[in-house]
Amino acid sequence: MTYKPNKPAFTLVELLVTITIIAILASMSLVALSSSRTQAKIFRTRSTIMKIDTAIGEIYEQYDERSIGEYDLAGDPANKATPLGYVKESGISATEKSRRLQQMLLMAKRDLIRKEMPQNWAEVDSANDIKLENVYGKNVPVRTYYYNAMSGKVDSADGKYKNESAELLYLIIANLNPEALSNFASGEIGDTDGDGLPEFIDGWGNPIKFLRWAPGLYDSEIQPVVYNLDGTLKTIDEIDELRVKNADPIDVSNSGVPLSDTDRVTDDATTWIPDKGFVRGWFLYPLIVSCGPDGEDGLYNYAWESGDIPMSITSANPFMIKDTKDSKPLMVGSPLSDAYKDNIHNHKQR
Ligand SMILES: [Ca+2]
Ligand SMILES: [Ca+2]
Ligand SMILES: [Ca+2]
Repeated sequence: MTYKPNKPAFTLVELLVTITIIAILASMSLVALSSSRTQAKIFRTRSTIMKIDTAIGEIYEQYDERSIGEYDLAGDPANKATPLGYVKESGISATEKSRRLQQMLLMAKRDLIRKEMPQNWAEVDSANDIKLENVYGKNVPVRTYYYNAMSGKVDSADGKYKNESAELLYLIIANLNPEALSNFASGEIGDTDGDGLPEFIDGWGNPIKFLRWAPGLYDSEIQPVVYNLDGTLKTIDEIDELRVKNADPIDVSNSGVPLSDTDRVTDDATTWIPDKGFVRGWFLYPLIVSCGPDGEDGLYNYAWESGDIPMSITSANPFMIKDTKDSKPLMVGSPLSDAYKDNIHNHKQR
């Protein structure tokens, strides 16, 4: 009979090592699973955003062709502080008249876009209707559509103006490109605040937001970026160079000159400065943005959910600076915090 030591199949150490290895493998596969779930959400969100982008792009492109004439300009021919008066001012040269006319037509077209593609309740609120019509003389019936759709719903219990840009994004497509809605699965459209106004939904169940113009966006691959990498605004000459190289198709004559740096920062956005013109631009394209995994957009937009948008002609000026942060000027779309970094949007070619 041979002696067989009573040795367990595994020593305690072996067992512990095995358990540890299994635990590590399990946690690795959990991480892999969770990251693949995140990846799936990102992928799904990109897909939804690109469908929205296609639908909005078809609407936006037609503004190149929309004509606005001199006689559509609003105002008093005798008052040069109004668009019509600015163009009609006596004693100006034909060249200057032409330059001013192109400026005003561009502003009028931008204002038309603002009305047809509103991004917040203030832009469709009836209280602002008279001022809107003063800016551009034509009646725009689509505004009534937005007003009727949103009226009585923006004061819902869980927050005034909640999700207004997301809801208007849906309403814009439903109104101006309704066939496009058939491209969306039911899970891509929802009503997160339960007010009866639908929103497009990202992979984390949050509404997908809309900025008609976002000149301050850092990470755009579609439109020129007006900021340097350190967050400072480019100089007026650099911006002007961008403007010339990247003329907006809407700006048919690539007209006008930008404001000076001083004017740009001090412009309180409620005053039209006839002799100085407007900052105007280079190519701008609507921004469709998901907040990403962190659920926050981290972008500057003083108009979002505040109702605070000035209702003068300068509000058709997309290049407005209203605030500063860390002594840096903020334009719509500028980053406010690092929360912007995981956003998913249509300005990145993917
Ligand atoms: Ca809402
Ligand atoms: Ca809603
Ligand atoms: Ca984010």
